Amino acid sequence: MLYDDIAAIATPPGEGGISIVRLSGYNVISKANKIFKAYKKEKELTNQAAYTLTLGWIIDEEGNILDEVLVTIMRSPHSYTGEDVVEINCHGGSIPARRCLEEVLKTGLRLAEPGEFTKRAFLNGRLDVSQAEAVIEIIRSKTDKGLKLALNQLTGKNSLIFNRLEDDLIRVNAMVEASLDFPDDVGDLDTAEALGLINNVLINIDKLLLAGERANIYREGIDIAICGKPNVGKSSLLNALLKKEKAIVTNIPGTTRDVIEDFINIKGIPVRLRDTAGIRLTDDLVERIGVERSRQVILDAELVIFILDVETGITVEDKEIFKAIDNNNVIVLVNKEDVEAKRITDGELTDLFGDTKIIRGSVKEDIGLEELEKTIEDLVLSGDVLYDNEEIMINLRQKNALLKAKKYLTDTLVLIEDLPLDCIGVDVWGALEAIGEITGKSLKEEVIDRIFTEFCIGK
Ligand SMILES: Nc1nc2c(ncn2[C@@H]2O[C@H](COP(=O)(O)OP(=O)(O)OP(=O)(O)O)[C@@H](O)[C@H]2O)c(=O)[nH]1
Ligand SMILES: [Mg+2]
Repeated sequence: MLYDDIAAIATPPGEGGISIVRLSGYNVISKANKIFKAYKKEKELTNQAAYTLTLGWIIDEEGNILDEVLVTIMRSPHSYTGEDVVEINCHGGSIPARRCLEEVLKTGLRLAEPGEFTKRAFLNGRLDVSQAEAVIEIIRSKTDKGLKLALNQLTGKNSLIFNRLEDDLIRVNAMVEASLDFPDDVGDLDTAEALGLINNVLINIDKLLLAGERANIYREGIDIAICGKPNVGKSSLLNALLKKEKAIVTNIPGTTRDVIEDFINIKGIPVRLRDTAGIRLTDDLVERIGVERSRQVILDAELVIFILDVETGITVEDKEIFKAIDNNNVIVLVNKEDVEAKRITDGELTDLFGDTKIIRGSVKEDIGLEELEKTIEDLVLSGDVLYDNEEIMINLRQKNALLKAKKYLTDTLVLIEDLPLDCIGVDVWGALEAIGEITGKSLKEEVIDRIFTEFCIGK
């Protein structure tokens, strides 16, 4: 299929080493050639081989030089989009690239929409939809782990898994249709075999949803709040985990008044870490507002680190604060274990906190922090991110499609013995369509458009 010629600046705005104007379509090489003057006169872009760089100038209609550039040529179908692609490497900065783009557009190209290059790659069969979605995951990944998962998706591992589910459903569908269309030759539906296949797909859907949910944490990250009474070492912990002196630490109780937050990477999980004001009753207006904010942050957090001070022992304040933490993901950190006077016994901890994970340590001496990070990882992932030994990421669109397929199949499973064949056929077909939304076989145009609008311009 032929599409019109498009162009956009592919690099972010602002100053940098280079800016790239990207062109894609079937006439882009000759169009680029009109505004390009090579250093070596005999070098016309139209004659250049694929994957070559040509040095020269971008010129306007009067022949004025706009920028000195290097031009890359890629020829269809061996390019990102599958079409002819030209990339003009301008000097970094917004003006050279913008002037260059203006000249490019004058030769009859259209400004590309967000994600349109990747959309072309999809429409031209260079990427399937799951791989196209992986491109945006790669761009947005916040940690190495997130990147690795997105790359798995780009290399087509996810597609293989979804294709296998689709194959099983196609088999069931063929069995149902054969029994419907040729009852004399084929006979009744072999419900045992059909049930076996449907069950297998359902088990795999559940496994995928679970693994996907965990892997999702690497994309979305989590919110962690550090809380406790004044002076237990909350800000010290924030600084230790961030490896910088972000929050003020003093031995005066009530040092932190505001919520202090920063982003870190804990075992590959992007974390928004928030240090809060020590919770206590106080007449100080500013501190009181701080305490109110702390309470809100603790409520909003997905995981709470509750700090105790081994030197003061467990006080009434501690018990009150713990009661107010309405969260299943709590880690109790007994801090200042480096001091001589230890006033918290194991018995006390078990009585008060039961099954809650408890770590004894010292922020000051870096004792227990590695255990804390490991515990955070275990708690938020609560198990494996593997699906059949593969790490797999499932985005919201894929998750919804899986849930839709699951609904159809569970309906069939319950009623397969009683339902007329054509009803089973409708359900299996519904499930197949839902999985097809993931593999791209039954994608509607508006869904395709929605996927690519999430991209940036020039990608
Ligand atoms: N001995 C010892 N002292 C510590 C440890 N961690 C923190 N401290 C000290 O405890 C005091 C309070 O530390 P902060 O980190 O300011 O405590 P906080 O919980 O943020 O206090 P507020 O902001 O007032 O609520 C400081 O003097 C720290 O140096 C530790 O592991 N061992
Ligand atoms: Mg503090």
